[in-house]
Amino acid sequence: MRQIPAPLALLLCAWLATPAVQARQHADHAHAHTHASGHAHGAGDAFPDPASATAPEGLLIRDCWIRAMPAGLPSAAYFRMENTGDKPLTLHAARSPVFGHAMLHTSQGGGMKTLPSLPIPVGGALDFSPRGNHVMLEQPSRPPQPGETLPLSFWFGGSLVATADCAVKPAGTLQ
Ligand SMILES: [Cu+2]
Repeated sequence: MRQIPAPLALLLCAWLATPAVQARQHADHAHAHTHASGHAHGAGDAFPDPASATAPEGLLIRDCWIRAMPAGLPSAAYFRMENTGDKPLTLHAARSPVFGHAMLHTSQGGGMKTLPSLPIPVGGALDFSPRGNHVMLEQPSRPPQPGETLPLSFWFGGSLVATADCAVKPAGTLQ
């Protein structure tokens, strides 16, 4: 398995995230850890097959996009998620068919930290945007091309999975 060398990963972290804007961190995320720690990222085996999963009722995913990075480099996905249903939801993990590794990250102090899970209360929303929360996408099987659309699936525990179509945008997109 190909790994991004730590100095390069840190460089990308610094580029994707500026220290000036710090993401709000929920108290539940106190055990978030640094990018470099060698733990099992994401939900692994628990993530159900999106094809046989159930979509969480009332969950909306808006404006999902993925940054197109050159061959082999990690990328990131951004979006807004709204819980318009009548049950609280918790986002546990993301998965992409194009990237071998997808992690929920937040930018913090010029680096990045992994978020184990994110609650979305009834009527609440999550914003994943440059310099804040993002889905880190590593181990691309091919470079994403600006203009194409790629699916990104989100796991909410049990068999609850929502899949969004994400527009691939040029590397310099700031939004
Ligand atoms: Cu990241």
